[in-house]
Amino acid sequence: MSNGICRICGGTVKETVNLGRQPSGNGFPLPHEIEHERSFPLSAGTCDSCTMFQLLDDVPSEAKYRDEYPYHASGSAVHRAHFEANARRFLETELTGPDAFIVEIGSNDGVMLATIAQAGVRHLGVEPCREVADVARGRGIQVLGEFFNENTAAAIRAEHGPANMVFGANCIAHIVDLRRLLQGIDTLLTPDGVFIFEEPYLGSVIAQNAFDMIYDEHVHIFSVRSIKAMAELAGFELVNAEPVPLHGGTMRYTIARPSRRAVAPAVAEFLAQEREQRLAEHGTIEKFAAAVRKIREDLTGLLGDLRAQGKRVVGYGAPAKVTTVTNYCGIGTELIPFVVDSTPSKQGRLVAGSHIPVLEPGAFSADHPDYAVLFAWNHAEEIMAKEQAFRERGGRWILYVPDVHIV
Ligand code: JHZ
Ligand code: ZN
Repeated sequence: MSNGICRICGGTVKETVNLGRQPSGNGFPLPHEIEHERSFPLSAGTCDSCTMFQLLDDVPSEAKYRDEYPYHASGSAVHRAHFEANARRFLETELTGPDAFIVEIGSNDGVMLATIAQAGVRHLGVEPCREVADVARGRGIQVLGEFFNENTAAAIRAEHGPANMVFGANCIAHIVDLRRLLQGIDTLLTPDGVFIFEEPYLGSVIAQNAFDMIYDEHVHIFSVRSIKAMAELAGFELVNAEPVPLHGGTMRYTIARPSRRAVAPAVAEFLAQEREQRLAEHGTIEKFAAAVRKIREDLTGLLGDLRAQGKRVVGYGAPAKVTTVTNYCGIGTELIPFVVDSTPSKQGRLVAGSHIPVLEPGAFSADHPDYAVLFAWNHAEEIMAKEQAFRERGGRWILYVPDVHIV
């Protein structure tokens, strides 16, 4: 166990969870690419000072957010409905002025901005991954193919003027240098503007033992307390925190310039809840790490038993999470011959490190296995509804959070 230096405040980060060496979560190499696969130590801990939970090491952004980045945010009906509702709310609250302007960091395939573009409101997505950016452009969305930082923020302001709001979903926690990010936000926002972002919530990760939310992209996992500290260090104020039921537990934060917006009571409520949960304490993460070791033992034990009984087991979903679980648990094709995923850009590829092939969902429905490990557990409802026939024919789902169980 080693310590690191906090990326937010320079404090000491104590390593409290170590998941071994791992490849990039969204690597999904083609079969001929595996010889070039790289791995890095995946361990994390909490800053003694600002309490930000973060990785000790990081992989350069350019290696992760490449042209063919495989995650398409529109891949779930639940997600599409959520981001459309977000956009409608922004149109009614922050974007009501005659020349309103919104910037979205990491706009992916345009799942949120599509609704803004349809409403004819000025917008700009900032998305370095070309394939998903092109999907968004095909939907009539304006996209700048760059990483967001203080330089791009200045260029955007020079060309388009200040933004009434900046939004980000499932990408702000990916940014290694959040201080530079907030400088960019400061450059870009109008005096009354807001920065709204929603990211996986540390409280939910810990409560559910969701260790598979830890991978190279998630350089940070936010809590209300760490975001409040980060905002204040950068001269902003945290004015709201709203839970969102995606990715097994997400929190939406609203940050504004000091004293420009009323602070919602939810901020103090979540801070109290986090204190109660002892979320900032190293001991809490150490307990989580122990639960995670037990999950590894139980899951490999169960899969080994099922193999000994001659049962067929496959995986369902190839989220980035599958990389963490299979590599941490040492699960390869001998236990799970393939996983299925509805995202065309992942099909025909392999899970990084464990090299389990990703096939299209037809491979599952055409010949139902006895058991399926639900790697996309956060989409359980949507997937189980779609795959009812599997259950009706006697198939069973294996889940591994918060513990290993069969349903
Ligand atoms: P899903 C994402 O992580 C992306 P991931 C990102 N890395 C991030 O930061 C976090 O969110 C927070 C498939 N699927 O949403 C589609 C089906 O096959 O859990 C996806 O590949 N059939 C930026 O990758 C995967 O499952 C279905 O019916 O962990 C789910 O990935 C549905 C609904 C999904 O995100
Ligand atoms: Zn810190």
